[in-house]
Amino acid sequence: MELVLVGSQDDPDRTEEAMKLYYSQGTCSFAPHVALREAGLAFDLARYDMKTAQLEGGGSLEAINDKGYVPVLELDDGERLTEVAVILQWIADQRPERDLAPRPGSLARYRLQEWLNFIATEIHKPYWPLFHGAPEAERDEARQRLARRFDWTQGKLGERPFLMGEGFTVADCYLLTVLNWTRAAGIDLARWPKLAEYRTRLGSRPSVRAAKEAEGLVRSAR
Ligand SMILES: N[C@@H](CCC(=O)N[C@@H](CS)C(=O)NCC(=O)O)C(=O)O
Repeated sequence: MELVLVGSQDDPDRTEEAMKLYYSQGTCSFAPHVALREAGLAFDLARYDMKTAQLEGGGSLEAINDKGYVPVLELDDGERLTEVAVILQWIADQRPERDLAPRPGSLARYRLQEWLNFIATEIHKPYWPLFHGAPEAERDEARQRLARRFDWTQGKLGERPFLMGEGFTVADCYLLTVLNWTRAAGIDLARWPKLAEYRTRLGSRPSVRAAKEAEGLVRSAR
């Protein structure tokens, strides 16, 4: 188990009991992983290997989440939160001063939720046939569907640096995560230059680099 302390030791809000993120390398759990770092929260990581169905520390993933998937965020009191869009908002709300999400109840918050829901249902899930050995016709259809979603997303992003405008939010954690899957899915992101630039730019954020390193997605500089 790896303890990750991203908050300052002098931070009066920092809890001694770290929460725990159950994750699988490079999957959708990467979004809350980045968000935890952006929020400066202290957390442990527990890895689930999807190939071998092994959970770090033993036991089964179903015992942690009876839906059988990651991410799961175990809170200090043992409560467990699931679903990327929900975990992301919970993390953002722990550190409102970091502006990772607009205030609950504001119209802007619903705009953020529109993005989170769109990414979850219209981008994240349509990758499924591309990663689960579907017949080629189904894979083609999935790529075309994703291409239409990327067209729309690129149009909305326009000249804005981030999905919600000038500030980085947890919606960006999620979009970056699903854009990171294009190569493995046989989609050339160069067709959407703004999305390609966005992915490269966000990829250089310290939180993203640290999350990649922690998940073993890049070789350590050490
Ligand atoms: N609706 C869930 C979907 C989560 C999900 O699809 N997780 C995948 C990784 S991206 C997973 O853990 N799959 C487990 C498996 O296929 O064995 C959410 O939004 O959190």
